[in-house]
Amino acid sequence: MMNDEQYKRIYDCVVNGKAADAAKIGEDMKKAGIDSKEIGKVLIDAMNLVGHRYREREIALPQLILATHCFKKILLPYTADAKGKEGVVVMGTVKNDIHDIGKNLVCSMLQVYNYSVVDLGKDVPLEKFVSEAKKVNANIIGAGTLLTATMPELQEIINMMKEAGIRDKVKFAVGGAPLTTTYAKHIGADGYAADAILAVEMANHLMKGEQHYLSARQDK
Ligand code: B12
Repeated sequence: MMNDEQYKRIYDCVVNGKAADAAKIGEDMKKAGIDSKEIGKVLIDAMNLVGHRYREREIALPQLILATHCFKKILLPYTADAKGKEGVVVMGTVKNDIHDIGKNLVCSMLQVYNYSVVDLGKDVPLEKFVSEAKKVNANIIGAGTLLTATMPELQEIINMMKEAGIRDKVKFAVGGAPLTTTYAKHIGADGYAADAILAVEMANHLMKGEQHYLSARQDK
């Protein structure tokens, strides 16, 4: 179990963007036997505060990005051990959308939890999700968007999966701030998760053969 001091060390590092300390913190936590799931929870708590501060214009974009670097660096010792044996996930942000901070956090978290992640990046042409999934024999395609204007692209990926004959073999999961479980259900997605920890939970359920797993935070 993590103690208060350890919690504060991680939280403070991310919230205040102390990138130089991040790698050491990750190593120390690993040595102390702290579970990656516990680390993940603190990281999400910290990112929630950072996100709030950014929205309120208390901090600027470089600070937001610095926080995500800390997030990833703290997880590095955990990612390094991961063998990707839980499943293969192809992830990306849909075309015309350049937001990738949240998607990157989801990729890191899935890697920590032993998923092999093919990160297609941002502004990804829709056909790339499908062609890459076929190429790497993916179990899950994860597509994100932060713009309401590009939300319909998610449904389009499902259509392309059907055309390519992979809809019944590959699960389709969506995420991003404007999405909800209702929207995910409406377009026929198999998975939805409101944050990076829930994304791992969702992937685990889908890999166990569950048809759908739509996981909102309790406050959503
Ligand atoms: C940072 C930011 C930017 C940065 C992006 C930097 C980057 N590298 O990503 C910059 C400055 C570049 C930017 C640009 C723009 N932005 Co912007 N941006 C934001 C902001 C403030 C934060 C987004 C963010 O990173 N959040 C933090 C992360 C951690 O949260 P998250 O993305 O939601 O991710 C979590 C979950 O959603 C989930 N998740 C995310 N992806 C996925 C995927 C899957 C598969 C799963 C399962 C889960 C999952 O897990 C993540 C981790 O917990 C939001 C405001 C907001 N409230 O969200 C606006 C916001 C998204 N942007 C907005 C807009 C309009 C734009 C611009 C069009 C602005 C402009 N006029 O130029 C451009 C977009 C250009 C384009 N073509 O894409 C609007 C969108 C409005 C709308 N309804 O469509 C928002 C909501 C701001 C606003 N209130 O107006 N933006």
